[in-house]
Amino acid sequence: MNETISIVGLGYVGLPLAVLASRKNYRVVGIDTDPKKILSLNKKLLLLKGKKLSGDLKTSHSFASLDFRNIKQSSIIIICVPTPVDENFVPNLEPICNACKLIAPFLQKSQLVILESTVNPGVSEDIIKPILEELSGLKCGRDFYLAHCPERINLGDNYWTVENIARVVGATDDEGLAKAVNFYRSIIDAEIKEMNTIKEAEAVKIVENSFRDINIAFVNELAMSFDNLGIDVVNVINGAATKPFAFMPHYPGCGVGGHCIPIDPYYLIDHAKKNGFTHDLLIAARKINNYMPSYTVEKVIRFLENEEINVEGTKVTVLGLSYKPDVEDDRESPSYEIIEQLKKRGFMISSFDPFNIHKSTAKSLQKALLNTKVVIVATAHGEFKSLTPEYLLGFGVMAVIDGRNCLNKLEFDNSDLKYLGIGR
Ligand code: SAJ
Repeated sequence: MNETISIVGLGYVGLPLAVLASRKNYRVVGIDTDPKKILSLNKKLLLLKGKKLSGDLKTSHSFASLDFRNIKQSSIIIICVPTPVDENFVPNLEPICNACKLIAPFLQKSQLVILESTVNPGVSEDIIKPILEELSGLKCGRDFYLAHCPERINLGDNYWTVENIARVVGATDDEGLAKAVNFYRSIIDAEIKEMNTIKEAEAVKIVENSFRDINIAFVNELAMSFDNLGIDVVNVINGAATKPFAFMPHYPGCGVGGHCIPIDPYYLIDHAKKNGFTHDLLIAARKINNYMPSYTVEKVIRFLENEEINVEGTKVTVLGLSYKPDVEDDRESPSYEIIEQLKKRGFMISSFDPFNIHKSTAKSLQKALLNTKVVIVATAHGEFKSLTPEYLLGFGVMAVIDGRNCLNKLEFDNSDLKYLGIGR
């Protein structure tokens, strides 16, 4: 019988990992607390966000279950549950702690527990380890092993997948590290880097995503400055990107959404603050990126003031609810903040997203555009990138706020329709 592993949490991180491990001849016990998810998984076809995944947990003696007792038969238990922040951006470790409380009573000697969920440095040793020890009566390092391998799933990316993305691994001791590294090297065709401590592994994910948030904030600030200077920031960034070294292009937009970038920096901000350090730069970057929905709405207000059109009774259409192009995922999407602010100002709103029809107010692009004066493109879905001035003018649209700078600006500038980009 092949080695058995358990994966706790079968969402956008755990499910692809379960399918991959199953394909690599591990017997996978998928554990989740959602009965509907367990049912659909055990119906053979693995559906992830409407996209069929190859692989079939059932035929390779793998299966999904609600029952945590099933982890007893595994040599490795991998925790892939969400790590959200609350409305005050304070990290919420409840899902992880609950998963550990459900695992611990069935923890066996010589098992390896791996945490893939994003956490700040110190969580594995200071929070996870005590829960597992207290509720199992076992000792970490002596009886069981604990490692951390931060997830790097990139939703919607068909090239970089769980099978070919390099990973980092840290553990509380060398034996646990060796076990974890051997597992990932047995299923992933990419570098598996050994970190010196588990804290280093926890810090890697926070750092890589904070890096991205800061760089996005940099170009968002440039965009607001260059709007005043009449300089096209996108052209300038593309010019800077011709430098073959020491420059990595990021692009301004109406906000930063998703399950990682707008959230992960708060883990470090919160943890560092509790240890006496204030991350001024991370905080400033979050403030700039969180301001971009307001900046986008201000463009609508200023356009209508220039045209001496009242806000009351004016309809604005928001195109795109997902947080990034051509995916359904709308977690932390700036579109919702834009819609909220428009509503507060008294606008009539319609929204349309082909990947989120059930959350759109209009069930078609045409219906969304009826009687609309201003269109905001909040997500660069393929369907929206091909919008032309003629098409929008046909609905009586007067202006388009290109929240993702994804339209053909030249074409719009040569039309009767007002084009306003973010930084161009
Ligand atoms: N965004 C910008 N400007 C940019 C890049 C992104 O405004 O130049 C916005 C997007 O519109 C979106 C948000 O930021 O609203 C996040 O975009 P993202 O491309 O970073 O997408 P994510 O959240 O799926 O980020 C993931 C991350 N992967 C993991 O955490 C494992 C991130 O580390 C990757 O860099 C990113 O994918 C990627 O490269 O696509």
